[in-house]
Amino acid sequence: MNTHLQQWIEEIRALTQPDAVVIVNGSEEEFQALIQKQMKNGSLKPLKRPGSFLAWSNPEDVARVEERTFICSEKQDDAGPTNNWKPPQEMKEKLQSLFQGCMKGRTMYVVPYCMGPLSSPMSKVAVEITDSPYVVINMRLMTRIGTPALKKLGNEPFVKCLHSVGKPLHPGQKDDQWPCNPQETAIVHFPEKHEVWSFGSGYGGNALLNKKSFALRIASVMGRDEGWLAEHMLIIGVTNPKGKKKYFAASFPSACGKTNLAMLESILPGWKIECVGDDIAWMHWGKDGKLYAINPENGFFGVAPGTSIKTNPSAMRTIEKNTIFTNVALTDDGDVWWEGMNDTPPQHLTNWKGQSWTPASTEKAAHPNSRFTVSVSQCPTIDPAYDSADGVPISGIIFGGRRSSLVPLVRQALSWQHGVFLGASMTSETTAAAKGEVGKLRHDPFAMLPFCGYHMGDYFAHWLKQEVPGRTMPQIFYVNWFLKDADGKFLWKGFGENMRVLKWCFERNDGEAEAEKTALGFMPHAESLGADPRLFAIDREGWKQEAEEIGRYFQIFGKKLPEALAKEQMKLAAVL
Ligand code: O2Y
Ligand code: MN
Repeated sequence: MNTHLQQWIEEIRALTQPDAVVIVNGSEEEFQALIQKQMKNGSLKPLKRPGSFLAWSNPEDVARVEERTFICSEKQDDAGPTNNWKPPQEMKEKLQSLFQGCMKGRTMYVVPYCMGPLSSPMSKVAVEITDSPYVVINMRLMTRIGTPALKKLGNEPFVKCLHSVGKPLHPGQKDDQWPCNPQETAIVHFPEKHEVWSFGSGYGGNALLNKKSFALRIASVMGRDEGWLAEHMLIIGVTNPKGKKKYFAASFPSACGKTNLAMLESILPGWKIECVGDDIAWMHWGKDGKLYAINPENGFFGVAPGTSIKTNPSAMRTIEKNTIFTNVALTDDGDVWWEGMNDTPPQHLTNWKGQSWTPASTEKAAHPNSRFTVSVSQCPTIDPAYDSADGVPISGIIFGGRRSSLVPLVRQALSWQHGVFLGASMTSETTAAAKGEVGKLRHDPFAMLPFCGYHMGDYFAHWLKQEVPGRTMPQIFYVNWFLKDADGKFLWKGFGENMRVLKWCFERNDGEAEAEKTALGFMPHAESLGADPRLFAIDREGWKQEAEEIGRYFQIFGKKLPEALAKEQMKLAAVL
């Protein structure tokens, strides 16, 4: 075994004092044994869907906790104004004391995993040590785990991810159905050391450290240092009726419909969408000057509520079997249910808190951030190149946010620099994906606010720096599916209809679609998309205020705000 890994396992075993250590090989037998173990103690309930199980979390551990997520770079200035920073030494001391003996009575699992196709030079290997068997089975669906990852690693150093639910068991003590320690939760990143320490939560992004912690926070730092991009983006292939194919990457804040767009089924005859990934893209420049993307993940951890045969038929087919559901409701005949799955809820359910539920209940049956975990291999619209070592060439990048007013349905940036400004000035109404108030407008540059592992001003500069002679820069677009009229009704139907917008982006990229140059960028004529003209109205007074607000926000980056972005902000303010 990798000598760095051997040493690290010994170090963590001595610190956390587990009853047993298991090196996870990723086999089917091992996976089944872990499922059996969790069924026996009540953590997993079998479902009538083949190979599928339900977990209910502790009600205090239901989403990412941004206020307890830290970037402990050596210098505070490297974490920047958008991250919580603590001195690494001070934090390490606190963590040493939290992790001391924290795995007593539990098994410590060592999970080697590869982010990205095993054969790709863009992929990276990491190891997560965890005392949560729920984490292990989720990681088996979401990443390429076990022996193949160890083989790829050889004797190289790797990203170290340490996780504990933070609930040691005394001899004879009965375990909780969802052990966690919300009072002490901390998700801590040491970017220079390529290390993550997570304590106290067993949920999603707090515990599956492959996802947000490694593939975005640590990888964004690696990308800065090595000249590539680790982004909060889905990747799709779009094929037109003539059989021409282009790939797009798209960035939206958490729970704004990335999975739905990634799995979109076209409503336009002859057009086809295929999914490479629904959440994260790692993008490198090829020798031919094109930008190539891989999906570092191997599964989906999608939001359940709102997913239905109407909104996302591909997802519904993906999760018909071999799926782990977390915090959804249980039907009386052993299936799952969530708000928005169909128009008529069952007459009786057991809600995500394990309580009896009827349509008259005042609480939701499924938690708004309830999830499904499933392998990409079950997605009927998976792109044939999703596992390609070379990745896929990106023709366009789409930014977007959830804005009920002001921001038009779609526009194209006037240049790379303008596009970077659009990404930097993204704002969106908050969702249930993170703990905190829902529906509050917040700045979320590049949808990376919770995920950028370094100073956001340096991150903007990194994006601007990508434009060099000899490269084919992807075109940049900005969309907003969420505009509402004065009565609060959505002006755009969204979902399958979004194909019309993608078609416009595709044809702009081919130099075919018409557009008008406006103060906000190139915009289509509403009628060419079959859209309500209000979706393209420019409210100059509203935009003046928006430009001022962007200017105020940019000030938090101080000297690190690139001059080019300050100029773009002034240009916007001046044309309104
Ligand atoms: O930790 C969670 O509750 C889920 S966070 C998440 C999961 C899948 C995809 N994206 C996100 C996100 O917060 O962006
Ligand atoms: Mn996400």
